Amino acid sequence: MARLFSGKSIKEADVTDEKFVLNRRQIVRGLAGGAVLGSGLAGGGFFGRGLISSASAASGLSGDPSAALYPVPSNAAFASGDVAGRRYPITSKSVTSIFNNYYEFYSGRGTSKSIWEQAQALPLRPWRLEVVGMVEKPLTFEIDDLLAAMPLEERIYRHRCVETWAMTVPWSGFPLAALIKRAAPLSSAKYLKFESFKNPEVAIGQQEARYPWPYVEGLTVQEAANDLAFMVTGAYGKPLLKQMGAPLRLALPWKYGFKSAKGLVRITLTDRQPESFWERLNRREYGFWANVNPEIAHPRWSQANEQDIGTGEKRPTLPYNGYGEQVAHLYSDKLEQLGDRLFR
Ligand SMILES: Nc1nc2c(c(=O)[nH]1)N[C@H]1C(S)=C(S)[C@@H](COP(=O)(O)O)O[C@H]1N2
Ligand SMILES: [Mo]
Repeated sequence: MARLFSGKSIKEADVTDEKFVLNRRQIVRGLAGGAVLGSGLAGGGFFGRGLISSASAASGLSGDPSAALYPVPSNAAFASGDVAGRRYPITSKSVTSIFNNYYEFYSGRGTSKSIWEQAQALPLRPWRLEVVGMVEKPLTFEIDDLLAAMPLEERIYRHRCVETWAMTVPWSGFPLAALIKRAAPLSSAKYLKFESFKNPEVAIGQQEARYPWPYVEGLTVQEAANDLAFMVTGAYGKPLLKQMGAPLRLALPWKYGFKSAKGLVRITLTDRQPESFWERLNRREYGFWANVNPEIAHPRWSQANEQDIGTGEKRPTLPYNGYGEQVAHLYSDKLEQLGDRLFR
């Protein structure tokens, strides 16, 4: 994994290179039921006793000031793990809290998924979110004011990482559009640029200067206005864990997971297509659209199938991760440029 920090091209998918492929398979297989405790995986095993006790530590929340807001009411349209006629079991929190992608906290040693301990160094207060750029009313929120102002609800969403692992999570949060419309975007705004925090003193991965920090992602205004685009503030009926992107992340269930940026501090409305973090590192492998599509292979692996990190179950991947009914229309060629009207 040293290559991740010393090689020529850095990519999410060093993940899938070499040693890591094995690691990830071990993890996924290890997560499949009873194999976890008894299997004695190579090198002491990812699921040795240390890890199991870490898992319970990882799920702890010491005094998050937003704790009293949860649980929040369920949105009936997303109240089950059913997507496109398939039922997906919710992925256990004991899995999602220790298997993460968050490169800000990856030291370059071990697997890139084991960052939960490093992530505990991130201070969550004070935390500010700005909505700026091509808007009539630029906004700045202290996070607790934002949480109080937004209609929080729970939605169970599927998540599909470009690396082919998948999960199903009950997120809490609010529709992205509910926030953006408050800023009254100008009709000249065509895109939203999302920026994550930058704090190399606590985020060990940000000490690696060849990564283009901060993490950046982008959406068109049409995508951002779609009801599925969700700002996440909690999960499993509790405030969001740091390793999962607290205090604020995106959930864009029809797109590969890297679009769902964590630790957000700024949203900029702009007329230029933002260049995302992964695009900048390797545009041949990670594009701006990144809609889940089983027919378009990643340059180094197929996207036809996926594997659940909770159950280890393998299944064919669906176009738009099963959410085509809600979003496929966004990608017809005759897209009307609705601009700011989407948010009014
Ligand atoms: N800021 C930031 N956001 C990020 C990432 C990251 O490295 N940094 N990784 C992305 C990727 S590749 C995935 S799959 C999801 C993982 O979310 P999870 O750890 O909650 O499963 O977060 C996304 N958001
Ligand atoms: Mo991912």
